[in-house]
Amino acid sequence: MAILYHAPLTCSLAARFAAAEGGVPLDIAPVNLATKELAAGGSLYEINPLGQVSVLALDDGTKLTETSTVINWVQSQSANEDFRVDPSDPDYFQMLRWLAFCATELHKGLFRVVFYQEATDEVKDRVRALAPLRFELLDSHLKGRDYLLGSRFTAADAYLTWFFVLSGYAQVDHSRYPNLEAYRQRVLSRPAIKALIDSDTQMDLDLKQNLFAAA
Ligand SMILES: N[C@@H](CCC(=O)N[C@@H](CS)C(=O)NCC(=O)O)C(=O)O
Repeated sequence: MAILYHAPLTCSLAARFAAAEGGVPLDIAPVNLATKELAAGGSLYEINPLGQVSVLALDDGTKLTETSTVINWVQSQSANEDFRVDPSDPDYFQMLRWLAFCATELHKGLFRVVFYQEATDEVKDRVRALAPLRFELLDSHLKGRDYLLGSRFTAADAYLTWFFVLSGYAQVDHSRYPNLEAYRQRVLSRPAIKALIDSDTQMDLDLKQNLFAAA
């Protein structure tokens, strides 16, 4: 079984959302991202020279990094045809588009600044000011759609759902975008998502990662 190196509440949680929604079994190797320690012993740097999650170790020993790719691999293994989007499906490129949007415009574009100490408060606020345009785009896309690709929850939604796990800590306000807000409530109330957020919240406290107070 593939092993996901996972630090609670971080982007590897998006891969876990995809695995849970798609019914794809993964072994979880817990990581403390604050100390880079693996629960099984050793350092995350031995697994990924950048010291980052997500990392997926496949059965043949190869490793995948880049959360959007890890999520795509996970969804490709799903037997649930409502969840899985094959490359032959016209929606496949829409799924890739939204995975890339989450990775670049939201994850790296916003969180990479507001949760890291390299940026001053002024820089963080200037980056937060970029959020409304992204939220408007999502809000207008979600008009008349339950999920990013329409009526079905897919891997793209797994990544966007994770954004809402941390958006409060990041101090970005999306409450005045009605379609986005309805979407946020819809995805966060899915039982598998809720259960994973609850267990990660506890694991985060247990590990004392304290990563998101920095925003
Ligand atoms: N390019 C990577 C970036 C992943 C990333 O930024 N992961 C964060 C957690 S959400 C991390 O490991 N941060 C620790 C660090 O950058 O030192 C990807 O797309 O997966």
